Amino acid sequence: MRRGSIVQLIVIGVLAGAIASAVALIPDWLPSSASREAGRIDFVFWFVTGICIFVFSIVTAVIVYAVWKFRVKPDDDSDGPPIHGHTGLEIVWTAIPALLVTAIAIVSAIVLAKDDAAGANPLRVNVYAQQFFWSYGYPGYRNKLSSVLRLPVNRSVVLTMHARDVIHSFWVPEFRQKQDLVPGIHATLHITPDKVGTYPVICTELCGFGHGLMRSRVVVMDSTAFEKWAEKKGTS
Ligand SMILES: [Cu+2]
Repeated sequence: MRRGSIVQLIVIGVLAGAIASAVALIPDWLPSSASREAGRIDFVFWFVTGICIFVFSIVTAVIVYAVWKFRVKPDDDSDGPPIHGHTGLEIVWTAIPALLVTAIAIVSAIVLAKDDAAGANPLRVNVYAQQFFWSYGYPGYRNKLSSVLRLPVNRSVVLTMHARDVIHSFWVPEFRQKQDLVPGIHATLHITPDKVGTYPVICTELCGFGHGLMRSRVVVMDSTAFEKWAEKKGTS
């Protein structure tokens, strides 16, 4: 291969990579992040996106170069040259994707394990879903009930899911994780909110006529304000 061709391939690849990077980075694709788990999940997202842009650049460079250089005249009906396999190339294009997929698997496994580790003394909250509303119980605070999920900032929280009728799904975009609530199964979800604020709780499992309205709020507050609220008697 001539040196000029390699330079042309690299230029096309860099251009394609730059365009893809601009599409990935300039619009604000993700909701803001409000938990430690969200930060790690976003890291996996950007890690995979980076690999995708890298692969996209190479594929685009080769396709654009081939279309540009090897195009035949419209009236040329002759057969192309016979092509034989290339063992070296095949090994390379098998090994590189295998390495990339392994890297993604390792990074994801580490993030999953870290996101699931709730530590020794998490705050436990029961999440109750029923057509078509959410409620939250605090077993550590005389089973206080609330229609708003109030959480202290920077403390591990374990949510235990309770579906009272059909399947629902708990989702706070700013926390990134989703967890289905299946009647009879009490799955848990570990969250460590790290930003004070109010975020939406959304049901993401089509659960009936009022599904689209099945929303609630999570209020992340500083720990003294949370303790004060949690110690107060009565429901809220
Ligand atoms: Cu629902």
